[in-house]
Amino acid sequence: MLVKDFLDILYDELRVNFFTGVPDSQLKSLCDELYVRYGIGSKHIVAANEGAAVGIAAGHYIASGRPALVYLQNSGIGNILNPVASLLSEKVYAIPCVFVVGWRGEPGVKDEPQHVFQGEITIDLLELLGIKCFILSKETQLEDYRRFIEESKSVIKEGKSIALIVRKGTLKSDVSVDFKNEKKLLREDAIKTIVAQSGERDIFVTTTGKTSRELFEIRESLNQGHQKDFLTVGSMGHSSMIALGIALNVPDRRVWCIDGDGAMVMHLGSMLVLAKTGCKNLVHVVINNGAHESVGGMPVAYGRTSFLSLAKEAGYEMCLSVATQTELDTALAKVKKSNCICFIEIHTALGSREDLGRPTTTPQENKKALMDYIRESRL
Ligand SMILES: Cc1ncc(C[n+]2csc(CCOP(=O)(O)OP(=O)(O)O)c2C)c(N)n1
Repeated sequence: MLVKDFLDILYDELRVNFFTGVPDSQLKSLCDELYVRYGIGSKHIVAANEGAAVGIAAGHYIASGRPALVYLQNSGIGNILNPVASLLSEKVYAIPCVFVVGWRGEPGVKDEPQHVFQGEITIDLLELLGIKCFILSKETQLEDYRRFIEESKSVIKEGKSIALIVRKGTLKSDVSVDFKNEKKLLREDAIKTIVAQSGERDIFVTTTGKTSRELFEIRESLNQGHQKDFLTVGSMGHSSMIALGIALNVPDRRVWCIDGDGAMVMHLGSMLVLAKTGCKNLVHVVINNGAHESVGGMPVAYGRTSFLSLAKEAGYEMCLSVATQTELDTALAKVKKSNCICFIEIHTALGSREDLGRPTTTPQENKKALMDYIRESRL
């Protein structure tokens, strides 16, 4: 189905003309088309997280009387639970919204481990929230989709929400955006450098998306095993808190959290908490490419935020910002000599290797290897 037809029908039937959400690779054609049509601004906002998108959609409805479209990967359903149940619900404010959900981990379709359970419970969760669902696939006829949307008019009028559950490869568009920035350093090279400079006993916690995939492959290429790494394959935005939980238990070793700007912005409050702990053995690294690169490259917070002054204000004791290999080397040398909570922002380009693979071991194998490693090295 063409994104154009998909959007035209939503506009014709439900007057949907405002869009917000968090990007998803399965919805890339929709995200790209929204970006080309509206940029980021009064008609389209890339939200900090999916729950925040629901907040924007609620405000939009209150001021315009029109439901907004909220796009998300099904991983983000957890983030919408609270505002759907306690804000949108017809038992509270009865504010309707049109959700467009990328269906990762659909039963019967091979996908990564972090998507399997979420994929199984996607429809049940949405229905439990009182949201009427319609599955869109390559086989869906435009007329069937139009009929569902027409029938949804009364649902929307009652203040209830609907969800369009999008199967892989369903939405197509003639436009495709190749997001770029002006930086040179590649994320994978930055991670490689940190691994090379890190101490023998250091532990790594990496964020969701390509950062974890790249660390996995770097370890493979160095024949180092994966026992020092925790890959936050799901649960986007929580790697710094996982790192904190680990670091507090292993005060005699350094823990590196390699975060993404999108992930950090998703739960930015954690940064404030982390800094205030003053956890001396923790280094919070943020790969700042201004984008949600792993899922297509849509901007994070308009794509031009620097986190350095925020980190200083938050209270990290050593705060550094780098954009080149030489600056990174110097920053790492300083951090290694320090005995305080550190923050390093690394400005990087967008892009990754074409042949970047995925972890070949399971999350539970990785967890066990790390737990065994920590336990054994304590004996
Ligand atoms: C709660 C949630 N929402 C959305 C996603 C889909 N997702 C996976 S990686 C990613 C982008 C991460 O961006 P960033 O942290 O900036 O890292 P980058 O990919 O740019 O390296 C998104 C949106 C997800 N996994 N979980």
